[in-house]
Amino acid sequence: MNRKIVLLAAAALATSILGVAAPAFAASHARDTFIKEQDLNGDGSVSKEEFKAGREKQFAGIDANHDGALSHDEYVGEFTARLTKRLAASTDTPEKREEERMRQLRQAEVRFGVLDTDKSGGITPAEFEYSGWRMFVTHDTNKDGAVSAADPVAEETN
Ligand SMILES: [Ca+2]
Ligand SMILES: [Ca+2]
Ligand SMILES: [Ca+2]
Repeated sequence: MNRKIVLLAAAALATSILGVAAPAFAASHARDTFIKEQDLNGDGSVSKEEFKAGREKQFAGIDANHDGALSHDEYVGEFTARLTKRLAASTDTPEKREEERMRQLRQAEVRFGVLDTDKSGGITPAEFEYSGWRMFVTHDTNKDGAVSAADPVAEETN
């Protein structure tokens, strides 16, 4: 990545972070998606143990060459495969789907840069875990150690 792309990526990330704070429905949607994806035993709540187990499995699934780090190609490649599947099931027009594809891939590039905290060109388990816990803590607004529908989304507590 050259410097200009990095700067553009940073600007895009700032925009997306600010965007998250916008409407309340978007925040509760993010929480519900989190629960849907991470609730392994289906009780409607994501415990710390459940989340940790899920993230470890996810890491192992992305680490295609099993060297204990997620390279750029592994990370973006895994995301692209899932994205392609999701878009194939979409009912949007081909133009809209392509637009969404480009947008999502740009975000994946940005995410890789953010996750790779020490800029070594690979995401270590510690880096992956750190970003995961930040996400968990953001959603566990009542701080009871689990993410569930009982966690008020930030906007609703104002
Ligand atoms: Ca659960
Ligand atoms: Ca690897
Ligand atoms: Ca909670």
